[in-house]
Amino acid sequence: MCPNIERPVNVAPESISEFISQCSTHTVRRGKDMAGFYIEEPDEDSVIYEVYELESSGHIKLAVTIMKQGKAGNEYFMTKGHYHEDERAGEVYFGLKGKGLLLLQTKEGQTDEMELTSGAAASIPPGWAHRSVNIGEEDFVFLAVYPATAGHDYGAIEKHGFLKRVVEMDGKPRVV
Ligand code: M6P
Ligand code: ZN
Repeated sequence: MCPNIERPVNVAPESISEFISQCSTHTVRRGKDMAGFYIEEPDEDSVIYEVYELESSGHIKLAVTIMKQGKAGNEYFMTKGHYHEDERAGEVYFGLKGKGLLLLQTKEGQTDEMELTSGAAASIPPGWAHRSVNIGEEDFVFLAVYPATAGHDYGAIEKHGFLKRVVEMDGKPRVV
């Protein structure tokens, strides 16, 4: 259990293990947890990504996601992706390690994408579904900051997927 009094926490590329050790909820997503997300199913037992969410009684939540480097078929490892249950909740991602691509889309069919590397931030406005893809040569690690009331809505993504996929073509990532 977490102590009642929360401690301030520093999140930097060299202190990720410190963050992780501070009373976090730990979620591991393996290939078998992502059935239907990739065109070619990933190996059942391979870890695709891990999420460490800092427990807090406040309005703001912090989560560190560690994405493994790898592919399922020619698709780079990615998160499930979600809308927020609260349509007014946005989110900010901060790149800590490696290189990722953030895929965004709205229910009206608008899409966007942006690269996220160490030291950079990306804003996810309310109403935009977001999925992260590891397009680098190592683990892709990022910090997410979002309202505690945001909630994860995976339903629409599980049903319809994302409009765009990130695949390797001629040895390079391509959004198709
Ligand atoms: C970020 C945040 C989390 C999210 C995680 C993994 O850390 O957006 O809220 O859980 O990425 O993404 P997903 O839940 O879509 O698998
Ligand atoms: Zn989110």
